[in-house]
Amino acid sequence: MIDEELVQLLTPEGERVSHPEYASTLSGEEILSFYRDMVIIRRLCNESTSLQRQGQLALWAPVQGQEAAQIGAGRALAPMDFTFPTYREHGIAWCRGVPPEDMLRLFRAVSNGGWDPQKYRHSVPTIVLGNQALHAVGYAMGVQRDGAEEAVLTFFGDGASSQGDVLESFVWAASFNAPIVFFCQNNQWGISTPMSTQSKIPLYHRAHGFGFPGVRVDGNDVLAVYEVTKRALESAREGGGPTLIEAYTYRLGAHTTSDDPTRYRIDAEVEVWKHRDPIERVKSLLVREFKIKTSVFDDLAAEAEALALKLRDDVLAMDRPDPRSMFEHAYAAPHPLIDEGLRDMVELGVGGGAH
Ligand SMILES: Cc1ncc(C[n+]2csc(CCOP(=O)(O)OP(=O)(O)O)c2C)c(N)n1
Ligand SMILES: [Mg+2]
Repeated sequence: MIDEELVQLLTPEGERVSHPEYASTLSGEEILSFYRDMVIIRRLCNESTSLQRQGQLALWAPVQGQEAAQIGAGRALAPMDFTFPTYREHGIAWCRGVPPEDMLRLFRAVSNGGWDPQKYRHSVPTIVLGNQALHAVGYAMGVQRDGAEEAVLTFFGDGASSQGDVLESFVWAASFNAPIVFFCQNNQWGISTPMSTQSKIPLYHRAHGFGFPGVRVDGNDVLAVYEVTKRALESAREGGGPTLIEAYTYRLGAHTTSDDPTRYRIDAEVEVWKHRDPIERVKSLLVREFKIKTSVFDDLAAEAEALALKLRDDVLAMDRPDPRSMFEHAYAAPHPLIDEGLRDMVELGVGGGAH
């Protein structure tokens, strides 16, 4: 155990542990389907990193190590719930049904978002740290006023938890008892800033100061993340107000493809976390308790491989948009400064269809 208050239902070795407040409700079939999601997301993420290295994406933000945090949270959602992600929530996008190629449109710089948020009940990525927490609370307050029975789930990292936007969103959510769950993936680093600098207290303790509950869950334990998130979402839907979930996890890869983590963290730390791999621990459980055969895992790996190859084909086949189109959706109505920007670009000869 990393922390005596950490909610954990599965040890890094894949053995079940009991918890006084939470128990796993998942069947073997469901656990296998969670495993499948995690394997696919890791494979798609590796393919995306390769695509960036080959010059096909401008940037990529890897999710390795955080698959259980995201699949556990994503699978706990009800269809009508609404989610507000950062730039790293590829696992959530997958659970919401966003096609993998659409997840890469922003990173290939052919779209400002990549998908229709209403269609998937999943907002587009927000790169301005913490901004989505305010959008999410505003949305949740709207849901509350509509009398709708849906919850809002928003994501941010340990680094963004220090942003004014996130802390202000805590105040609004608490004051108005908004139906929202704040999901903080504490992956121990905000680029090169370690947790020890980020906060002097565990992040989930911060919720107490704002007047709502906080819970720390083992973010590498998909069973625990699922149960904790499901309960927090139910509470939000039933008028229980906000909850802060701190998913204690680790970013195994680089912050983004522009980052070199060997400059600021030691290999020994990464090695410790590799032993807590979120995918391996579920596999151990599936083998030991549910007697899942090797051929089943091989088939899932083959399925992930095929999806990765399809993703590559889809990305390479993407049309390049007319550069002028980036001026179209800045505001709903025409704006003189936007018009001026467009004129300048056309005069420079960029917008004449020469792309
Ligand atoms: C308002 C703002 N300030 C700074 C940045 C630059 N920036 C991008 S990611 C990042 C670190 C975020 O760390 P964390 O919140 O822990 O999320 P993680 O990337 O670890 O998932 C920073 C400082 C930004 N995008 N937005
Ligand atoms: Mg972080």
